[in-house]
Amino acid sequence: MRTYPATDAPARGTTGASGGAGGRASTARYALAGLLSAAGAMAAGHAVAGLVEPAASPVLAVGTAVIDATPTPVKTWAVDAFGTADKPILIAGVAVVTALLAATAGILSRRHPWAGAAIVIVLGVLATLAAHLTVGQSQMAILPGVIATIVGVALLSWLTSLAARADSTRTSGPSGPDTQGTREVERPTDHVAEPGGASLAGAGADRRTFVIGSIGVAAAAAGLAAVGQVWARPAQLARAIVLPPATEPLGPLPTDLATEVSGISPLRTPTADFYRIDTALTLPRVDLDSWRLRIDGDVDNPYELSFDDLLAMPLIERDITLNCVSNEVGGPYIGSTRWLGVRTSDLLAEAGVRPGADQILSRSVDGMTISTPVAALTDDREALIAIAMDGAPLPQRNGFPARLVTPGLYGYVGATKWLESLTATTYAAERAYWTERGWAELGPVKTQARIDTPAPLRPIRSGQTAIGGVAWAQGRGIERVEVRIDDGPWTEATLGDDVGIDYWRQWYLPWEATTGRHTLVVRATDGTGETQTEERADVFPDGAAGWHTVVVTVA
Ligand SMILES: Nc1nc2c(c(=O)[nH]1)N[C@H]1C(S)=C(S)[C@@H](COP(=O)(O)O)O[C@H]1N2
Ligand SMILES: [Mo]
Repeated sequence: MRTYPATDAPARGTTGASGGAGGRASTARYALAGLLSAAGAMAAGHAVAGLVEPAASPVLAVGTAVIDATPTPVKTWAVDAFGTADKPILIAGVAVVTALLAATAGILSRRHPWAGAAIVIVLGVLATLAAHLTVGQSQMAILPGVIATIVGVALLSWLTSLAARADSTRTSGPSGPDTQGTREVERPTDHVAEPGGASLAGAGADRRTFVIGSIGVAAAAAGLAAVGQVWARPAQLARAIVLPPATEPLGPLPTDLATEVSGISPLRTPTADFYRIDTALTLPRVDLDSWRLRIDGDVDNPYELSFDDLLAMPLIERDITLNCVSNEVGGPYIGSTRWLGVRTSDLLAEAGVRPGADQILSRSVDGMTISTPVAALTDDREALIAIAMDGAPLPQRNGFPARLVTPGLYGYVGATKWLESLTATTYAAERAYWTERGWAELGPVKTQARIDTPAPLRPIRSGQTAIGGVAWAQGRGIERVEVRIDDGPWTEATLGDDVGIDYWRQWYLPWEATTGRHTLVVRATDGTGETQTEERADVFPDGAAGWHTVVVTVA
């Protein structure tokens, strides 16, 4: 009896004789064998990851490694081009590249089984390494990749052996002219009782076996992937959180201008609509009972707090607008809400930050780091470790169970989600994730105004309408918003009620819209009397600048 690599030779020999179609069918079978092996491997890895560490799923781990390694300009471009769809697109990209390599591995396996296996092993090792580097911490992180590699190699060997059998009997069907040639390759499964019926039945059976095997692997992969998704679902909260009332509650928000002028952003952003920006491909799961917040580094008294300890401290409420440094002029990555939490100044005072420290390096449970000036977390702006937004515990996507919120700073330097530790150190000693990638070390928010209505490019009717939106300058407040229509004069807009210097300000200007194209420009002046600059700045490295301009067509 011969082994498969040897049977491959006669099978190839018949390819020329039976024409291109048979060759193509054979190649397709091997490519499919490669593809399905990779799919099965990734699905197995995904399922295991669902159990031990969701972020270590091969595709996700590679995706995260790609994000981490992507040069900042490319990243900025991607966020620009795809917005928050950048993650699905990245994952699709990783999947497509893997699929191409896997198909290649399958095709190579026909003549060089070891080359095919080598590609699968290299892919598996890369996924394992990616999980180790990006998820780190837990030893379990490499398990999904290791399992995926083993499953991948096993499936490739099995499916290509089925493809080889289908091949060797390929031409023995009704259209095969050289049945004799291929039938010299005898394998146990080819034996069929009745002579004469043998070759036909053998050919059909082997091809059928390949098809059935392929469908089986595809189904198993789909099933395992689904199981992985279910397993990876956040564990139910260990217990329902009962939010204590704030020790220092705020009064109700003033009138929401959006109820009077349609199209303006609501004064308080509904939590479901709150933007989301982070590096996490899977949302970190935090078990509330084992979660601890650690305060350490250059402090006299390092300590740890449980969630209950946090709830037992004085809780303050703060109305704060949070925005992303990656938000373009007029962009959507901004939201305003009421946060409930503990003053960072209280927490840090308890630890006793030593005089030399100028930075608090905060770390999230997924290893992400953010650096914030000690001053910003101890001065009277009242930064907080928030445990709730808009009256409910933080959703997982916004940092459950606790996050930093620093008024006046962009999120990348002051809003660590899934917070795990605060470490007092110096800017000279430690650099955080984004700063390492070239973003500015300090990220004070720039004064900006946005036109929410009318929306650009959407035709509007002539007549009485309103131009309106929001303006913000956290830490300084908004003193004035002005609008310019075409080449007209700057006209002061009506401001909504003041919620405080750290909160955005709604504004509107009644407008008698006349038929034709109009250019609307807005600019804000902050509480110090400084008007935002007209000069455009890119989001990198310290936030966009310039006047928001909208062109509308009035019909
Ligand atoms: N752990 C963690 N926290 C993070 C980030 C992150 O990538 N990981 N991104 C920051 C950035 S850049 C912003 S703008 C805010 C966004 O907060 P949101 O998603 O709740 O709107 O979170 C910050 N906190
Ligand atoms: Mo951000």
